[in-house]
Amino acid sequence: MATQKVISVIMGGGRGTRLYPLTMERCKPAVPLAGKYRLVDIPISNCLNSGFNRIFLLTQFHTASLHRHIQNTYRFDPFGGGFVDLLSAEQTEKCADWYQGTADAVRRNLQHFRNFPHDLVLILSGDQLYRMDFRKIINQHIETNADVTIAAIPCPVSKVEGLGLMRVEDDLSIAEFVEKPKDPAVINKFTISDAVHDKLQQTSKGEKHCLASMGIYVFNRAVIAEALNNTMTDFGKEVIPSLLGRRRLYSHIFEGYWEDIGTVKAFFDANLALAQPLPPFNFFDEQSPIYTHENYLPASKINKCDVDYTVVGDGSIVEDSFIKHSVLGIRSFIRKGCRLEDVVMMGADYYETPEQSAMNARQGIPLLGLGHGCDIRGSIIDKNARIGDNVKLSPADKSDGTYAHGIMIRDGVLIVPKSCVVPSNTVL
Ligand code: ADQ
Ligand code: ADP
Repeated sequence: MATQKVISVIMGGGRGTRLYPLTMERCKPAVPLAGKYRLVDIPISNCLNSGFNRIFLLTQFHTASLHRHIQNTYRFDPFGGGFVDLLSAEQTEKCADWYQGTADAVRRNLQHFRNFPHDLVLILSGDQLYRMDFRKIINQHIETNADVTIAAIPCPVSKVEGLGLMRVEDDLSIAEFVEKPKDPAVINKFTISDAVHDKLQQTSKGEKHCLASMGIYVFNRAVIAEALNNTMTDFGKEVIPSLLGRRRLYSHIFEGYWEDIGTVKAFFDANLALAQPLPPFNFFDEQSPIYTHENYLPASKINKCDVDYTVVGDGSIVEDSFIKHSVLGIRSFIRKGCRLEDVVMMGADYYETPEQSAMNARQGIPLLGLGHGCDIRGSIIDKNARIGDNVKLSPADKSDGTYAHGIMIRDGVLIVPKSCVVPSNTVL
């Protein structure tokens, strides 16, 4: 491995429609996570902790916030040769439109990668929560003399919807690949054989499992150039199937926690899972920290509260409230008499000065954060929201849709969009 040079390419996201309205003003990788991080911090930290510090991030939608975060966070010493380079879709003589898909995005940037010596290209998604030592997949790729290695997670048959599936031989080479099959007969064909199951260490033999693609690929440099020398737009749909039988494709089995957080529900559940006693994803790991922008905020103040299984971001002030199973982001303000249960509150980007607060109060605009006596359940409150006094919000018994003041319910989760103003006494 010492002689193989790796560059990492993080897919910065399509339109992010399934995460809307969290992606109303920002792209998927910039969506705040776990009180103080952004989604993109996960793949970048995994790369850095694996020793791969040359990283390209391919973006195209609402990139301003992501650019700001990357520029303020990932600064490398000049001797290590590391970088996180943002490559946004650009117009060229050959092409005037947006990236048409993952493969198209990589193809159009191959020219930029050429300037950096590399043998292998590690392709990652920008919207997944997992901790992985990429040295293992790279080592296996080299040992098996593979052309392409795809990270694969054993997944119960009941949860394979929306994932690419592979059928592998006993040596883990990939015999068949199918992108997001729906037909149960097809899925059944892809269940893991007993011989492969015997190689798994943490997967129970109870429910049938399939090997699902994690959307993480290692390509040999020459192979990716050849594989993309056409008009194919997607890896899962087109490129991987086109290589089967022609190239050496292997799976690399990963049995840790891995969550694709592409939908509102998955995002909500993954955040709240962090508030459990033993979260499936451990941010408290000193060996492989998750890096993010350092805000230099004061420690949070919590006065007279009943707080149970809750994560509180820096710079917050919470007063005389009941908070259960929730994640509060940086600069979260919760005033007296509130009750929060299963809430992901992202906090705020800034503090208001007393003058600004007084001016807002004169105009009847609520203060940043939550006012007095609010009762919020099963909700995501995006950044900079202003929620007045005695507001009651819950998605219970309501259908998905858009409600008063721009509040939405999606996948059964209520969302107060970024910078939304919810007047006092609103009940939903
Ligand atoms: P999906 O995640 O559905 O499936 P895709 O839409 O190709 O596939 O997205 C992969 C990653 O690329 C995501 O991070 C996405 O945001 C990003 N992306 C999508 N379009 C992009 C574009 N035009 N420009 C930049 N980035 C873009 C894939 C595989 C499946 C596999 C799942 C695992 O195709 O086989 O099971 O990932 O999540
Ligand atoms: P997000 O991606 O979470 O939507 P951005 O990164 O685009 O947010 O915005 C955060 C940046 O904007 C921060 O640098 C913050 O300081 C600044 N900012 C946003 N709103 C205000 C405001 N009203 N006053 C001062 N700074 C603000």
